[in-house]
Amino acid sequence: MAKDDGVRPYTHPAGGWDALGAVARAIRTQMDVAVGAKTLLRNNQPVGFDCPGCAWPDPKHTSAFEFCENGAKAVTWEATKKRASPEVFARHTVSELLTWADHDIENLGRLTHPMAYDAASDRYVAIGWDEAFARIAAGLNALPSPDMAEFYTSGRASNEAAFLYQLFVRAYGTNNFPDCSNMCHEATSVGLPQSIGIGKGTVSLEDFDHAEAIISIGHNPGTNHPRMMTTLREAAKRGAPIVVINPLKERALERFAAPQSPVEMATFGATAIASDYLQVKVGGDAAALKGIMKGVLALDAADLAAGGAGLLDRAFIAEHTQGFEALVADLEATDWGAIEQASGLERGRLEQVARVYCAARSVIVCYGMGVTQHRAGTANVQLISNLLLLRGNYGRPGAGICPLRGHSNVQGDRTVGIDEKAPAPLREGIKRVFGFDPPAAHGHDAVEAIKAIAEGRSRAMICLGGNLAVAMSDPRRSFAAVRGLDLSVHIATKPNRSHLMVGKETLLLPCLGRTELDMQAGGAQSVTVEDSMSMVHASKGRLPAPSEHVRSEPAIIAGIARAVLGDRYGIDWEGMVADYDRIRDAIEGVLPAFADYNARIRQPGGFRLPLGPTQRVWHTPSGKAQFMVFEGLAEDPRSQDPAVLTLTTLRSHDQYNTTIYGLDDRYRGVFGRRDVVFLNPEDLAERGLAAGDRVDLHAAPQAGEAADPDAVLRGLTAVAYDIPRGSAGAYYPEANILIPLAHSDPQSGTPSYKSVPVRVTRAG
Ligand SMILES: Nc1nc2c(c(=O)[nH]1)N[C@H]1C(S)=C(S)[C@@H](COP(=O)(O)OP(=O)(O)OC[C@H]3O[C@@H](n4cnc5c(=O)[nH]c(N)nc54)[C@H](O)[C@@H]3O)O[C@H]1N2
Ligand SMILES: Nc1nc2c(c(=O)[nH]1)N[C@H]1C(S)=C(S)[C@@H](COP(=O)(O)OP(=O)(O)OC[C@H]3O[C@@H](n4cnc5c(=O)[nH]c(N)nc54)[C@H](O)[C@@H]3O)O[C@H]1N2
Ligand SMILES: [Mo]
Repeated sequence: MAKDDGVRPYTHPAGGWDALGAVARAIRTQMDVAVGAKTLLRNNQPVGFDCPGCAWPDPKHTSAFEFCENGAKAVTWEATKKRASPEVFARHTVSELLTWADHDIENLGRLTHPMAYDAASDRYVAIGWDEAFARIAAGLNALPSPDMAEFYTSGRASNEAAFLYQLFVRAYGTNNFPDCSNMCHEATSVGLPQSIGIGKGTVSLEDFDHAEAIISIGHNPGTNHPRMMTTLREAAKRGAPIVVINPLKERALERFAAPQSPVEMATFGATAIASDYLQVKVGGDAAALKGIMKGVLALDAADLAAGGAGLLDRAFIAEHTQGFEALVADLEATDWGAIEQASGLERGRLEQVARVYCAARSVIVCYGMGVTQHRAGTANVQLISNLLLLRGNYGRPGAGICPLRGHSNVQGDRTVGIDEKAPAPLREGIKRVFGFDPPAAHGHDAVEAIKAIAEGRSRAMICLGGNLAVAMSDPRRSFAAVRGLDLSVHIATKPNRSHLMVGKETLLLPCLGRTELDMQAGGAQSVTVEDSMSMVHASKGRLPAPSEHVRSEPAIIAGIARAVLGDRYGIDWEGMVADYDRIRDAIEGVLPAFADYNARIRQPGGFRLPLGPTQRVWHTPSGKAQFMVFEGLAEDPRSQDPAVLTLTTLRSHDQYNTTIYGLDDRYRGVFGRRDVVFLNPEDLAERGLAAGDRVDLHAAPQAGEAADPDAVLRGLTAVAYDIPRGSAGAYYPEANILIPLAHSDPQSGTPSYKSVPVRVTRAG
């Protein structure tokens, strides 16, 4: 091809010099270089701030600075010197800003003043904090029922902010807590409690040193959890097999050059990561997992026949589990032909994984959005747990389940009460400490919240961070819905597209980020967060606030609570905000797992919350771990019509969810653009298309649905890619237009962002 269309294979390992170069660029474009370098060194230090990049833990949160390209991007993007001040908003109407690209909207910089939308001038204008709180109180208190308001949380909020927020919302009177977790690891939060009695991962970082095999399914750590690469590299170096199940060959899972390793950097060397790379069809994981388990049962039977003791942990299964016979019956009833067809993987490859699994005394299975964001998301998670239970891979060193969580405190937010299901112990705790009965009825999750807003059943929405309308499936429906609200409030660091979907009264409230000094009446405050491995630790920023008008999230929530509730229930909002130790005392009072909270977060590395499965204690109704049967294989959107492809939606290397840092996806060989679709060369040829052609993607209706001719993503460039036949990939959030709101996992409500039926045509 003569013209450079920005698509060219990337031949280097992940990490390495290109990663260092990207950090230097991130600092240069956003910060003063000296401040940038100093700030990055305080990242994930005992006395520093927790990286807002991801929820992967640090080695005891005490080690030397761990290099992470995408952590650096997250930090520099927050600590930018750019300002979205009232003068900037005076220059641009909201209608004009709506025509901008997502990158350009956020790149206006940090919000500096509380602002309100002024319909007459179609602009955001600065207002005072008291005025903002009064307008929120007027809006919320005018609703006929508290259940007509939605309170969204994105997972960057600290434990302290999230706890105050849920306390305010429950005192106000609803459990409408849509949160980013509903679009992310809800399948884990719903599936694992049924399987093992808790909706969290069971492994610690130390367990990775003891694992004899690691299975990695549907996650892309080189981009989304880069610090995990240090752990995987160490495991690979000591010879632990790493089996990857992923439709795309993600470079970091093939080979990785550690920027910390002088030898790899100096020699342009790299470490091979995956010992086995299975390119499963998009949506084929349930079939693959059943195949692996069938393989395990066959190896066990052969061992018994040869006079061995068998390869299953029979003592564990007898003492600790229920449902084994039902699982075996289901696996026996599932035939290999169907498994090969649905997974796109040959029986021999899956049997090989079973051999690796059985040869290892202890195994960790890691997984991410490639597993959860499907209609069978909850079933997928439970199938992973079944596999682990077969050989007692819980509650011993080096074994367990490892969901890669999303936002840096999404797990902590849920722990301290952001939960639309309002668990009884939480409600009892609130009653004990604050003396009121919080509502018990289930509230709305994220999809239900958008539906309620669209149908006029909800009239107000407060968002503690995030970009809900853009992150949600079906933007046509969600954009129109939120534009009809009587009251929208966004507590945010930077402007984004959701803020431009203005309703009758729309307020933008600027908050501090993790990197900044949080000064309150009682002095400089720390907040706390819980990582993917249930470690709770403190985080303290040092940079000056972006403007004197910016407040901390706890202070903003307390301000809203005071204005809305007055003295209701005698809650001391101001006292708690003056000294966050008091918020933590309240958390400890409500949730006994946080005993000695303030003392324990002052220890280096913090503390770990109790996890039943690590002690082989199962908080399930039966008191045992449960083998969960999922009958059949995940429904294949292509079964109706073989011309349909299953599209998965992906994060590029240069984005944080809806935040687009830049237009490169280096490891996948895409530069300066995002308007591409990854297709198998034979699928292209079959449609008379070639690499470089411009194509449209059309949503394909599933059985019983009406076609929606306007659900089209137009003008993408086709990239011939190493992806299984019948599968395709495109970037999130652009591709959300192809996903109807109704397409979600019936058990967890998670939108099926990663199995989207589409048709590809030459661009019209
Ligand atoms: N830099 C950066 N870090 C982040 C984020 C970010 O956007 N940028 N987002 C944060 C958040 S909120 C989250 S939830 C996590 C997300 O982290 P990941 O879970 O890694 O999320 P995705 O990028 O969506 O990628 C999912 C992976 O699943 C694979 N996949 C797609 N479909 C399937 C399938 O059907 N089966 C299997 N087995 N695999 C599949 C894709 O090829 C890809 O490698 O990262 C967090 N960290
Ligand atoms: N098609 C498709 N859709 C998806 C996904 C997918 O894989 N495919 N992934 C889903 C997943 S896993 C998730 S988690 C959601 C993400 O959904 P959200 O969490 O709602 O979205 P983010 O893009 O992370 O939110 C970014 C915004 O958060 C604000 N922000 C940043 N830092 C802070 C802070 O410290 N405090 C406050 N108050 N605000 C802050 C900024 O204004 C920024 O613009 O998207 C989901 N949507
Ligand atoms: Mo997420």
